[in-house]
Amino acid sequence: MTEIRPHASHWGLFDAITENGRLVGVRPFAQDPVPAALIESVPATVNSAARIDRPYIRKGWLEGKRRGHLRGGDPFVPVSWDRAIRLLAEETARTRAEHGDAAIYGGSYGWSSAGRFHHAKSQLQRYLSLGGGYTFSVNAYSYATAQALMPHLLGTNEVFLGRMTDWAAIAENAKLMLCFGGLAAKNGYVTSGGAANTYGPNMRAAVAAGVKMVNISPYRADTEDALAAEFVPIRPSTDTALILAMIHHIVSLGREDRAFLTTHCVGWDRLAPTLTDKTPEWAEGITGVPAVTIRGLAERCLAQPTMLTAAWSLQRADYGEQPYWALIALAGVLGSIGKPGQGVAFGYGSSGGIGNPRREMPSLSLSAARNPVSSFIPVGRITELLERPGGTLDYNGRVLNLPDIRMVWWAGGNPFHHHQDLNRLLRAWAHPETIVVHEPWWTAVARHADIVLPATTTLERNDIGHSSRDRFIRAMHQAIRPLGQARNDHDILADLADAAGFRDRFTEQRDEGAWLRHIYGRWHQACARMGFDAPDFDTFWEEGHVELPPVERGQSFTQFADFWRDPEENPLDTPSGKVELFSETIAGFGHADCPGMPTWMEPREWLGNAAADELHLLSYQPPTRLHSQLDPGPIAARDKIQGREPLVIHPEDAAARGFEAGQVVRVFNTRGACLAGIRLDDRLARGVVLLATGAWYDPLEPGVPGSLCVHGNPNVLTPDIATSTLTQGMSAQSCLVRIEAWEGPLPPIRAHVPPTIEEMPA
Ligand SMILES: Nc1nc2c(c(=O)[nH]1)N[C@H]1C(S)=C(S)[C@@H](COP(=O)(O)OP(=O)(O)OC[C@H]3O[C@@H](n4cnc5c(=O)[nH]c(N)nc54)[C@H](O)[C@@H]3O)O[C@H]1N2
Ligand SMILES: Nc1nc2c(c(=O)[nH]1)N[C@H]1C(S)=C(S)[C@@H](COP(=O)(O)OP(=O)(O)OC[C@H]3O[C@@H](n4cnc5c(=O)[nH]c(N)nc54)[C@H](O)[C@@H]3O)O[C@H]1N2
Ligand SMILES: [Mo]
Repeated sequence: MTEIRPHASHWGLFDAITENGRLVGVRPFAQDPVPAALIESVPATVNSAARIDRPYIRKGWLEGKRRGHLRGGDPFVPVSWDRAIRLLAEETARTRAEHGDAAIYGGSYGWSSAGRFHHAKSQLQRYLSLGGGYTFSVNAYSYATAQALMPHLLGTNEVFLGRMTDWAAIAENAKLMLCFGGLAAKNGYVTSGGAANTYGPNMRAAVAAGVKMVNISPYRADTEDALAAEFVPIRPSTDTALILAMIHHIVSLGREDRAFLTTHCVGWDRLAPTLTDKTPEWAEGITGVPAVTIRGLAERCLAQPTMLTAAWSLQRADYGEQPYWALIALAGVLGSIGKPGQGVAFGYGSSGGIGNPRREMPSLSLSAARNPVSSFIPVGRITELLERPGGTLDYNGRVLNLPDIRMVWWAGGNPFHHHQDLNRLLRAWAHPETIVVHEPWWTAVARHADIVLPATTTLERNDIGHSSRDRFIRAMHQAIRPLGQARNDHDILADLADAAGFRDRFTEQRDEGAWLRHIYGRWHQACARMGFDAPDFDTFWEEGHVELPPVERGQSFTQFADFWRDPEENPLDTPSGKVELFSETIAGFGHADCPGMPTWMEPREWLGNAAADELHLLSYQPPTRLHSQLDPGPIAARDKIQGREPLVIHPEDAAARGFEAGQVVRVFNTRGACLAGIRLDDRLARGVVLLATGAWYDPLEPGVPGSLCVHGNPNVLTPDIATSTLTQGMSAQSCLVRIEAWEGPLPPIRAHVPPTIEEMPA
């Protein structure tokens, strides 16, 4: 019997098609203007051989090989759910009693799945909080640098992730849009929480309305052809130099907006003197962009209403603070911050729904519990946390103490996907006594855990999908029974809470159905307070979605508009109330790697200090997946070359090294090595290669640091260094590599089948 049920994922809203209880297909949500492409990979991924069929425990852990033991190489032993829960409950209680609650690291960073109730990380953190607390993490891999920096400069983070100047305002008012890092179409396939896709149409509408796009990026394909963007190729990590030189040129023409710099900004008197030698010729030598082009860009910004933007990728690089700060300074010099459809905002090309016209509506989520433990790390410092117990870490003007972590617990994220320098992480990962992972699949983090608990996928449970950037709230109906012995994260944690004596506080005596009604009910009430009469739960569930009223034409939104009109009446939430081109606060911290104003600093790894045979590796977001999710599906599989992730390279760079399309190469540097397949693309700048994130880490010798990843995971190559002491952001994009032909036989890909499993007497 065929059945069709509404569902949602980060990669789009869809209907699940089942036959006799088995997931056989999907089709896009009928009201999605851009049908989600990645959903094609869902059925094969859900039914994949990489699913974890039951609970497992690492054999070495059972034998006492715990602290100091390199993980990843041992076989796993199947255990019953009862035994797994009992052992884990005992181990948790022991850790808390002997080492304190801060000895548990529960940062559990990761995207989990779209449903807002079964959101794995939220469930885990609620359980850990109620159980006594845990060491947590702040900020996101996506934009950690900006999260710590922007409050100092503009007094808000809304300028890259919240309600920023929308596409309608840009289309109505701007004539030019400079896009550093482009507006990559592939990134719009994805919206956290699930959304109908309105990304491409918005930017195309802006172009149709007369906005000229300029793609300033190493990769021409960072804007889709439909945008007919002008392409200015630039060396990676050099945008700051280009922007400072644009400011230099504007000043040399005497065209800086002095009034705005006085009334709306502080620090121009400090910044201006440092720019006298930042000429377009100087920047040409750094960026590879001709001085005449730099002058031209500056003059065009002066001549017409201009929107400035940069992708999030620019701040995931060494000194990633600087290009963002420099772009704000350029907007200040142009006097455009808060002018209708102008100024600066970040990430229009970085995720679905960014810049969507939207009205403020309440969001829908699980209620959190208060964490009694106060110790935390900025999310990207996980390796250091494990390497330096008892040490300290500077972060945003504070000194953090790094606790001695005995237990690490992850649900809904994959550090062996997302973290940089995986070989260093692998060594640090030996430090804890116990590592617990909930996962539907045998991902790399599950393979490097001690206690592995099989979680359901969204198709195996009921939930509600929602993104604040979308007009749809989506019912996620359970389509199939849990595969194998998989259980919902909530149910696993409820049993663990039971063993520790707080089940009722964790569940609030609700089952799944009662929770969904409760969460929806709170949202429904909040909507009513804002004048929107949402349908009741039963109607919503039956219908499959709620559609929020559209934003009417003429209701465009420009961020900082009030501030632009009257900065005295509507100050920013910065110490000065103005845009901080110079920040006394940041200068006062005295960090050499993040001075008090935008500054060009040479990255540790870039083409400016590369040897002749080195290339700059950009590990960008995969067009074929969401991070490591959907890697077992057909879209990712079709894109691979002899089973390896493609390494995109300019045909002349390939020819100079004697490489041909389709050939497998070894990509390496001092940190590690992986295999990848050569893909030629003349839209890429010379000297740059692209290797998407997300091919499942597949070491030739599991558990051995430095082992070759045979599949093409770039994080064996990327550096684990902070963008700066101020923000402690990630520098994944600052990475030099070498490439050589792979002459040997091709090792098999083992990442998508279970690891070695041994039966052991109970
Ligand atoms: N080199 C390099 N590295 C990067 C980046 C880069 O640009 N370059 N980008 C970074 C960025 S921006 C990000 S956001 C991160 C992403 O890093 P992550 O968010 O950690 O990546 P995902 O693959 O989405 O991991 C989510 C995991 O949750 C699991 N999961 C899904 N649903 C459930 C569930 O219901 N229950 C449980 N228990 N598990 C579930 C999935 O199977 C998957 O393993 O990567 C970062 N890493
Ligand atoms: N399909 C798909 N979409 C996704 C994701 C996914 O995994 N798959 N992940 C989502 C997540 S979590 C995030 S955080 C966002 C990330 O969104 P972004 O950070 O915007 O994405 P990236 O693909 O890393 O980078 C976009 C482009 O920036 C360019 N670039 C890199 N370095 C530089 C530089 O130094 N200067 C300039 N000018 N350009 C540079 C590269 O050419 C690259 O193609 O994407 C989201 N969207
Ligand atoms: Mo991200």
